[in-house]
Amino acid sequence: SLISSDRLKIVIGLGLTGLSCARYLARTGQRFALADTREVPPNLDEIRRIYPDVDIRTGDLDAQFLKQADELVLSPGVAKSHPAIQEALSSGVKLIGDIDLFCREVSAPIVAITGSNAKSTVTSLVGEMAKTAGIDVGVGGNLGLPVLDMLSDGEKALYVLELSSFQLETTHELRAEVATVLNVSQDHLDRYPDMQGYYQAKHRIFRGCKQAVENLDDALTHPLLPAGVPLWGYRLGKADFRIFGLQDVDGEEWLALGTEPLMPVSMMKMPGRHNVVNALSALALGTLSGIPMNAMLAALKAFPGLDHRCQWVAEKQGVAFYNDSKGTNVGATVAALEGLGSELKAPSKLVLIAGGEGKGADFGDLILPVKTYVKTVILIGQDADILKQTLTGSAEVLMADSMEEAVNRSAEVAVSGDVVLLSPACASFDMFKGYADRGQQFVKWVESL
Ligand code: UMA
Ligand code: ADP
Repeated sequence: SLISSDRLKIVIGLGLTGLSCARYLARTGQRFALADTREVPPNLDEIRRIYPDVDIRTGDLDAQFLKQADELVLSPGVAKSHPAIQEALSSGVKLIGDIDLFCREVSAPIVAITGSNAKSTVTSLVGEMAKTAGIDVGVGGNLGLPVLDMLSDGEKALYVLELSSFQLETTHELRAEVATVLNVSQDHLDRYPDMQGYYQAKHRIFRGCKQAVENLDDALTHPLLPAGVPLWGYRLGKADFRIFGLQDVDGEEWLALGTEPLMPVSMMKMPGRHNVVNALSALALGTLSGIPMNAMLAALKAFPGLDHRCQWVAEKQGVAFYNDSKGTNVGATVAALEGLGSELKAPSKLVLIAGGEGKGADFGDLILPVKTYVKTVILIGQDADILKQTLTGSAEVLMADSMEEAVNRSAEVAVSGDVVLLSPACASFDMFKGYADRGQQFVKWVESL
C-alpha cells in the first residue's frame, strides 16, 4: 500500500496546482497521495484513470489520513487554517506548497513578484524584456501556468514568477535572485481577517532573496532585509541613485535611472499613469536580474498591456471605452481611475461602470478619485447597493441590471472627450464566469453600440 514507512507527500487540491504537483511527483518517482475537500472535484474520473495506484481521498479532509504524510503539499485555494490540516501540523507533519517543490529543483535565478495589484502586468512585462534579450525564460505562477509545469521540458535560464499571498503562505525557501512586493491594499478579506496576516504572507517573498526592489510610493512594500542585501526602488517622482523614476528632458517626461534618462514616457504603448509605475518596477526587476537595458526598453515600447487591464476597446462618437475587468478590488479601481483620469483634459470626465461581489471590502477609498475624475457611476451586481451608499454625493449614481444596460446608459451620459471605464472593484462571479467573461461581455456590448 502507499501508506508505508517510506516518505509520503499528500497533495491537497486537485486543481491546476494539485495536478501539476502530481505530474511532477510521478515524473520524479516520489510517493504521494491526493486529497480534495470537494466530494466530486472536477475531472476526478480522469485523475483516477491516470493514477490507478494512488490513494485519492475526496470530501472533508481527514486528519488521521493527513497525519500519515511527511509533507502536505497545499494548493492555494485551500486555507491552511482547516482544522484537519492544523491537527496534522501539530503532530509534526510539514506544510509546503508547489513553489517550495519548484525551488528545491531549480538552480536558475528567480524573479519573484507579488502585490495586491499589477502582478500579472509586471510579470508579463519582465518576461517580455527577457525574451527580447534572447534569454530562455519561464514565466508563470499565479498568472496561470503552475510553476512545476515549467520544469517538464528542462530547466530555463531565468524564471519570472507571479506569486499570490496564498502561494507565499506555504513557501519557505524561495531564495529569489530579485524579489518585490509591488503594492499592498485590501483584498481577500474572506481569507485574511485583518491586513496584518495578508501583509505578512506577501513579505515572505523576501526570504533569502539576493536583491530586492521596493515601491517608494507605498511604504507597505518596504522589506526588512539582512544587512548587505541590495535594495533598489522606484517611484512616480524624481529618479536617483538605485532609484528608477522620472526626469524632465527639454520639457518632456522621461523614464530615468539616477541621472540617466532612458526613454520618453510617451513612447510606451500601455495606457495610464499606473502603467508608468508598472514600467518602472519592471525596469528595476529586469536590471537586477541582468537583462540588458536596450532589450528592456525595446520590450517596453512594444508591450500593449494585457487584455482586461485598462485595455482600450473602441472609440464611439468621440468617447473612448476601456475594459479594466481585472480591477477586482478597490486598490485596482483607484489606480485605474487615477491612471486614466489624470490624463483627461477638463471638462472631460470618466463614466465608471462598477460593482459585483465586494468580498467584504470597504469601498471608502473610491470616494476621492470618484469625486475628482468621475461624472457618473453606473452600478451592477450583488453589492451595487453598498457601492451606491458609499458613492452617492461624489458623482451621479445610476443602477443597471445587466452589462448591456450598463454599457447603453454609459453611452447616453458620456459626451465626446469623456472616457467610459469598466473597473468593477469587485469579483465577477455573481453575474459572470470570471473577470475575462465580464470583460468580453463589456467589449461585445460596446462594439454593438
Ligand atoms: N478547492 C476546493 N477544495 C480543494 C481544492 C480546491 O474547494 O481541495 C477550490 C478552491 O477553493 C478554489 C478552486 O477550487 O475555489 C481552485 O483552487 P486551487 O487551489 O485548486 O486553484 P488552482 O486551480 O490550483 O489555481 C491556483 C490559483 N488559484 C487560486 O489561488 C484560487 C490560480 O490563480 C493560479 O493561476 C494557479 O494556481 C497556478 O499557479 C488564480 C487566482 O484567482 C488566477 N488567484 C488569486 C488571485 O489572483 O487573486 C489568488
Ligand atoms: P494582478 O495580477 O495583481 O491582479 P494585473 O496586472 O492583472 O494584476 O492588474 C489588475 C488590475 O490592477 C488592473 O486591471 C488595474 O485596475 C490595477 N493596476 C494596474 N497597475 C496597478 C498599479 N501599479 N497599482 C495599483 N493597481 C494597478
